[in-house]
Amino acid sequence: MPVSISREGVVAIVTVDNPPVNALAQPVRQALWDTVEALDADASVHSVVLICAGRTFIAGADVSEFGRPPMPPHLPDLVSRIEAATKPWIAAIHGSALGGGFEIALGCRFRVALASASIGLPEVTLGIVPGAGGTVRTPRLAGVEAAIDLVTTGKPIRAPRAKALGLVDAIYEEDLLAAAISFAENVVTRQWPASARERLLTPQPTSFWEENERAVAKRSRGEDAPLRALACIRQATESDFSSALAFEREIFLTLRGSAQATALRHVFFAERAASRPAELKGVEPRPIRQVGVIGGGTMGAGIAATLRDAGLPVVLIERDEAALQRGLANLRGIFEAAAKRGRIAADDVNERMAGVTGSTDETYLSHADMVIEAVFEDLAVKKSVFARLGEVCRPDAILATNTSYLDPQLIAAELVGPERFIGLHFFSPAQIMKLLEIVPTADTAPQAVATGFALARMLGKIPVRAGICDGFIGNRLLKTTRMQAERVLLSGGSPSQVDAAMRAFGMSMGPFEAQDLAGLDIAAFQRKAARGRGEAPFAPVAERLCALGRFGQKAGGGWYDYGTGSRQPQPSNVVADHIAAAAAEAGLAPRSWSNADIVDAIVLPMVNEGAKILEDRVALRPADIDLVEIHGYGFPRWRGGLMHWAEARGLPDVVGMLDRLAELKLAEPVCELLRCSTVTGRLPTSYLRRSS
Ligand code: 3H9
Repeated sequence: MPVSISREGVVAIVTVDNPPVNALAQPVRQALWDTVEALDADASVHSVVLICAGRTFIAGADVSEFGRPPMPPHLPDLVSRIEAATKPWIAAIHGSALGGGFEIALGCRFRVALASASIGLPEVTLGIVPGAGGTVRTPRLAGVEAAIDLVTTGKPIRAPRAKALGLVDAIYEEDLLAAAISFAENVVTRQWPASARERLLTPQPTSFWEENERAVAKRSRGEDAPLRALACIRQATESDFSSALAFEREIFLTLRGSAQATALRHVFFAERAASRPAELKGVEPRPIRQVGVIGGGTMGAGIAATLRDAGLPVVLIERDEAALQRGLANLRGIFEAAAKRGRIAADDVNERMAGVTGSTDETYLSHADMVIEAVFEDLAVKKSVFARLGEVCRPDAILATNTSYLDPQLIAAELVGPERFIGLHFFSPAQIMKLLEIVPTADTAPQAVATGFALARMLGKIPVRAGICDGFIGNRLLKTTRMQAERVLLSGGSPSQVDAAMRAFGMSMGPFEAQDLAGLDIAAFQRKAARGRGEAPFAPVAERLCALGRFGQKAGGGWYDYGTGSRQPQPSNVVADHIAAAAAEAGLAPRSWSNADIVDAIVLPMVNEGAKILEDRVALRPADIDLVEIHGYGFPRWRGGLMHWAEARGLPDVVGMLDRLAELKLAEPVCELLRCSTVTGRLPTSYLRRSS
């Protein structure tokens, strides 16, 4: 039974037990409804404690039900039924009370919580608004501004903050059940603050709402739900309780089936499926208690920082004392910047650094459970690093490379014990970016793969398994993005037009401003290596800019000009001249570009490349490509990622447009797998190729 009742004198204890997170599936709602009815009818019960079994309070509505028609009892009715109970209900919160779970708690007459608990209304992150009174009861208890913050950002808050806002009545450090029973026993002697339903809200001036609308629209960049949530809170201040509930419900039901909500649910489940891959079920990861990092440059220091953020002791190895001191300074700089931004406390900087042992002597790695190499992208250098690691590390230590372009199979070619070797490709800045590509070779043991996934979970990263090819999943797609962006330039577009169009599509940055930020030199180096392999990378304008030393912001100019010390991009006449010269060489006809045309010319070929990645068995499933784009490159989450976006748009339309672009010599021919997928409208799940 998902809901059970026990007794402690006059207090009834209602326990919800619906693993893993006590989501409010229909049987839980029905059982709770029946419980309220039964307890109302039982004269011997004076008060009720609502508590949950397992690791958390109710984490919300059951998201997997959202694709189906709503089934009674509906959640808003259940919340109102609890609110109308003839005895006081006390929600006892541990873990997280989220979405519908928090709305149930708001229907209770009191809320008590463990200090470690958090509460929140994360519905906007699923493309919806709270649908069971969250936007109506929260402002009445916590005030309009706090409600706007909670509901439009979807970010949860800790219990102490919730208490300060009036959303929680009491906080306990431990033994929640005993404390809640005691609260319930003494409830008649307590002062009862007015309930949410009894309180009134003062309407705010129009200017208040206009200002908030502007702020929310700016933050949500194309996402519908946050603005609709704001409209619900406004309605709650301007109409009576029941009308506000009806307004909220209508918006909830409209958004529930929207394309954005469908996309965000897809990402929600894809993220969870990615971190616990079915193919590794039953494979026990190795324990990770201490990690070594080789190289203290931007990547190495970022990796060391993310390991420290997760509480892992780190040994940082550099080739000489000067490089080591630079590496340690890089690492301290990362923590200081985090403290400046309020991400960590000022005192934490020294605590983080105290957990780092710096050395130039690799024998310091003899106790490490895992070593991650982040040295210069040169095969010979990396091979020599792993030869040395083979000598000094424990035979069972996992040895990982952070290479982004080299073939891990070749790096490990001479390693003794290649079954413990794996690619762990972090994205820059590693302490911030959530994506982690996990790249096994043909020899990597399943346990090493499982350990890579376990490490990702410890670090709060989104792991995606990738097969071996040039650039794995992410950088291979990035190559297509950049190639297509240049094709647009060669046929009449400008960098600022392209960047603006891609931002309007929802990308966090346009391709040219992103290159200026990261530096054009890394890609130039990779193109050189590709030419060495007999390939012909396409970047005619970028090559010209690199020849001029225009490597981006750090060089004072790249795709844009920058004033001294400024990060504000200005269109550049020099770049325009070089685009014109490269266009004349390419012989592409100039066209006039709308935002939609630019997006089609860049994103549709990325879809085609994504399909080739599936065809080549480099990605396991289309959803993994979605996660790579969202967490590695700022693809709009509310579009569901690259491949979901293509499926939602319709694969026949995607292929038709790609054929037209190919005719105009603006894209590569459509791959077989994508063309075949138009029949079902769905891209297939593939199998990984494990070596090149
Ligand atoms: C809502 O409530 C709408 C209402 O306003 C109105 C309705 C009318 N449903 O994250 P984890 C599964 S909208 C179904 O790895 P953690 C998840 O898929 C909802 N399933 O655990 C996974 O399954 P599996 C608002 C759910 O300990 C397993 O639970 N609520 C749900 O790292 C473990 O999940 C939210 O958005 C769900 N609601 O974190 C809360 N939630 O093992 C979403 C989880 O098969 N949930 N699952 O892969 C969370 O934020 C985290 O799960 C939580 C635990 C913090 C609770």
